[in-house]
Order: sequence, then structure tokens, then C-alpha cells
Amino acid sequence: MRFNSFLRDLLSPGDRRVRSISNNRQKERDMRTRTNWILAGAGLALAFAVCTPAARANILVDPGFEVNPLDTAFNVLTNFPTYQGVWGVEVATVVGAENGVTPAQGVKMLRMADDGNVTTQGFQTTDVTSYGAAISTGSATVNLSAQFNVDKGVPAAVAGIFVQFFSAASYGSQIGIPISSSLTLDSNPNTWETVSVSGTIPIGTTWLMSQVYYSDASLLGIDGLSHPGYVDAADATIVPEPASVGLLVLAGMAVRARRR
Ligand SMILES: [Ca+2]
Ligand SMILES: [Ca+2]
Ligand SMILES: [Ca+2]
Repeated sequence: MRFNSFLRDLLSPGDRRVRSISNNRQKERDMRTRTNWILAGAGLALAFAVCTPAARANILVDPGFEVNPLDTAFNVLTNFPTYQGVWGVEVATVVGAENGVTPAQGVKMLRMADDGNVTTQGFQTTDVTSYGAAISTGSATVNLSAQFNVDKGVPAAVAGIFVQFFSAASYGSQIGIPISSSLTLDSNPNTWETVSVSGTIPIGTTWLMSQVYYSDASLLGIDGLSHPGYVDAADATIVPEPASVGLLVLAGMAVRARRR
């Protein structure tokens, strides 16, 4: 009986009000917990977007030289919008396996030959305005890599890559300092070697140009003749991608909403 009256006391009108306040506090706590879970979820998704390399898009079109016809370096260099996503080359063709070299990826590869100058080059331009949010704060990084190989008659081919930045859709608008990397290749046709470079995209960049090249002189074989150099599996990515920038904005909005 004593316990029953204790229960009745607990349920008296005054106590009910206290319980209702405490219920509201509980609801508030639940809301906060829910907001925290949403924030944690957004943070997790953001971390995922930033940390998962597999999710990054290759901004190059036909990076493995499998499907598209080549065009001229001149066209690509003088008309960015029309030839965007097209490989423009000086002296090069797309070939299948030859001279003991098998494509690194797919069934075709780029075969570059001496252009009679200093380097034999291939170019591709990309409109990067969709990455503008990150580029405008100087927080966008470009990573370019490609694989290179020569036949067994070439003892010390020098292969390289290059990225140039532009503030408009023309070669004359070049800004910042190009980034580049090169490598002296082995003479084993069974091995493909990767050359890669990373760098910050200069603020104001709206177009960039990816380049693969061979030093002409280095293609000289032990037979005294100039040999071809091969390229395959090019890859260019920009970090962060627009999706993760969107998530960053979303996370920022959630934090602001919570503070209000
Ligand atoms: Ca290929
Ligand atoms: Ca050249
Ligand atoms: Ca090799």
C-alpha cells in the first residue's frame, strides 16, 4: 500500500508538469543526438569522398588510346573547345602489340616517333570550370600519370608528362608554372613504367592541358636508328572533385543550422 501511494504521488498534476518538462528535454536531447548522427554521417561521407582514390574520375577522354582517332597537335593547341578530349599528336599512331611491346591496358597503345625537333608530343585539353569552387581557393590538385615502354633495342629512352594551365580557352592565356616529370626507361619491353606528377592548380585556371612526350634523341637504338616510344593508360584526376566540394558545403550548412 505504501508503494501504491508513492506511485500516486509521482503521478500528481505537479509531478506530471515536471515530467512533461523532462520529456521535452529528452526530446531536445534526442534531436541533438539525431543532428549529431546526421553530421557524423555527412562527415563520414565527406571523408569517404576525399579518401577513396577509386572514386576519382579520370578527366582524360580515351586515356588508353582504345577508341578515338588521333588528331593533330596543331588543332588541339589552337582550338581548345572543338578538340577538347581529343589526343593531338605530332608524329604518332595508335597500334596494337608490336616490337615485343603489348599494350599496358586494353588492346591498343600510342606509338610515338621522332618529330625531328626536341620532343615528340601528344596533348589533350580539358575544361575544368566544374572544379572552379576548389580552384578559386587554390585548394585543387591535379594528378597526371601515364605508362611508358620501348622495345629492347632502346637502352635509355626518356619519357615524360607535362600539365599546363590556362585562364581561358586559348594557348595564349597560359598562367602559373607548368608541372612536369620525366623518367629514363629500362630497356625491357615486358615492363611498363609509370611517370606521374601532382601539383596545385593555379587560381583562375579554367582549362588545363595534359601532355605525354618522349625526348627524340633518347629514342636512338643500339642499331643507330630511331625507335618508337609507346604510351598507354594515361590518368588525370583533380582533387577535390565537385561532389566532395558539394558535401563540404552541405556539412558546413548543417553545422551552421545547428548553431542557430
Ligand atoms: Ca590501351
Ligand atoms: Ca615536338
Ligand atoms: Ca620497359
